[in-house]
Amino acid sequence: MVFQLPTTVSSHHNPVLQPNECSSTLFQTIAAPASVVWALVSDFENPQRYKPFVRSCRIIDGQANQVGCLRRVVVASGLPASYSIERLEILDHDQRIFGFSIVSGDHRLSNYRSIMSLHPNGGDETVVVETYVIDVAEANTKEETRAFVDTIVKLNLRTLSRVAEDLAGKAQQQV
Ligand code: A8S
Repeated sequence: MVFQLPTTVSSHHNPVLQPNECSSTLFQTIAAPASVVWALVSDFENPQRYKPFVRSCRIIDGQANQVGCLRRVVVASGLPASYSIERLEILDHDQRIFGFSIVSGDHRLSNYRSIMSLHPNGGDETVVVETYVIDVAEANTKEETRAFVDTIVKLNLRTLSRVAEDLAGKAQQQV
């Protein structure tokens, strides 16, 4: 796929890395309008709408869906963690850019931050670009750290695609 990122958002997806950090950028094409995808992505209070590992979530500080608020995410059993505290960093409704960071929890992800941008791609299609940066876990290589996080993020993006396409399909039927 040839996909040119607008210059206004490309810096978000080209982070400058410290020696102990690693990063990855993932793409997902979704057969749904950007407005539908954005409604899911921008709902910081309800990540369970499209993140399959999230069991529940509540806002624990600040006003819901305002930059700076904190959420407490409870994840499904069987994972190497049970909860995560996360901060809303960027919510740009005009450019459809969303960013959050992980500030604590009983997991091993340290200094994780992610930025997603949405791009209408002609017709009713949307391209989602997600870039994360994370400290390389102690006793792990960059490749191992990236392999673990990529697996989670790819699954989130695939589920986002399925849920958004479902919603867009239902909206069509009502017209
Ligand atoms: C996201 C991204 C990630 C979430 C990770 C990487 C996590 O929710 C899971 C397992 C962990 O070990 C860490 O966009 C943590 O949510 C599924 C609990 C943070």
